[in-house]
Amino acid sequence: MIPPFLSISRRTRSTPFSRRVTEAGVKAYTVYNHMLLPTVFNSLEDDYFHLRESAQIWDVACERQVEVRGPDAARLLQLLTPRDLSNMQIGQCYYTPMVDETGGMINDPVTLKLADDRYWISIADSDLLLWVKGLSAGTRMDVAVTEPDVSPLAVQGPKAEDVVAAVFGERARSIKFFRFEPMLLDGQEYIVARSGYSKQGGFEIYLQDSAYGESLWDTIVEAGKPYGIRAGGPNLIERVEGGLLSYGNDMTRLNTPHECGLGKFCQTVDAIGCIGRDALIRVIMEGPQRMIRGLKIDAQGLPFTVEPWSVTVGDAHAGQVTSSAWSPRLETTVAIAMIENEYWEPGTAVVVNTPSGPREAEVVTLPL
Ligand code: THG
Repeated sequence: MIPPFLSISRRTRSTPFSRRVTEAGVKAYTVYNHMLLPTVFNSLEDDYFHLRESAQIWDVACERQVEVRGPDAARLLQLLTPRDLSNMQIGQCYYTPMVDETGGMINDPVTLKLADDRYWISIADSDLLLWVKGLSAGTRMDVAVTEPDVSPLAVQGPKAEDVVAAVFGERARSIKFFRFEPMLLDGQEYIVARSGYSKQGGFEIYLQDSAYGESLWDTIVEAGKPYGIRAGGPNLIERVEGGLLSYGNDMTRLNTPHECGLGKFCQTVDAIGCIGRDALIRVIMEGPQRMIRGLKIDAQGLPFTVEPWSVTVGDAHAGQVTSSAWSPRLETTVAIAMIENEYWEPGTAVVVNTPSGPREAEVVTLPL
């Protein structure tokens, strides 16, 4: 069966790097925040092994920015997240679960503090700009909420530091995890952060003028040649093994941050002003009913389906699989699943009802 194609139109916005991505031989895209996100270049498995041993350049411009600027910026940010932002420093990135009035996840962005009155929210796949604009207008905050011309480009993998140091200078090596620094290249300022959607280490470079996208790409590729750099993208196998969650796949508005294992990024009691705070305090008192876990599924070559696969123990519902991939390194199918509390202990034997039939699986902790 020939899989269906994705019809791309202008609504599916391209990026300042799209031409280079095409030239690099992209084989598959997904749509993320209404934009093109390259997912495969050689093959999922080949890209996976390359990412683990070399360096890749990723067009992640679809991680769109919501800029909040003005005297009430910090107050508006704290309205958005149960993470306590009161000690956040300029130059820090925070992974910030964002919730609605019921405590349901509406996004899990990375927030950057550029100045006391200026933040970027680097969003996952939901229309957060509209929520932030609505809240700021409804609460009459003294801020401007905009989408700036900013596009993240990631360099990921064990050789990423060498590549970024070759482009921006040795000073880049001293940037700590989830910190950023403004750096100059050919007279242009870039925000260079040690972060990214892989567990292999690396940087995210925030381009601040689309006109310079292709020259930035070319400079990185040229500097990366001695390190074997290639184009890549967020890799399904690597992110499932690493336990990196994907909004819209592994969690939706029906999940609390605690169910998503993001409780460690919430200080709900201290996050005074946070929308959904009362609901989340109730969740903390009662404890979550279900939680994100890893699974090792005894199966190979499972086809993708639109519906999540149910997880059962005997006749009982035990959860659902939300992301999965064959791991050529671990030689098992690895998965991210939402597992009910009676079954979430690591080591628990469960059954995953795959499109190829029921398969035995084991609950494990993430990352694998
Ligand atoms: N980088 C940037 N923006 C993004 C993403 C990114 N926006 C969309 C999406 N990714 C948001 N989701 C995540 C999920 C996980 C992480 C970052 C963004 C992540 N997590 C670290 C981990 O799990 O190891 C923990 C971070 C921490 O300890 O603070 O990196 O990737 N710009």
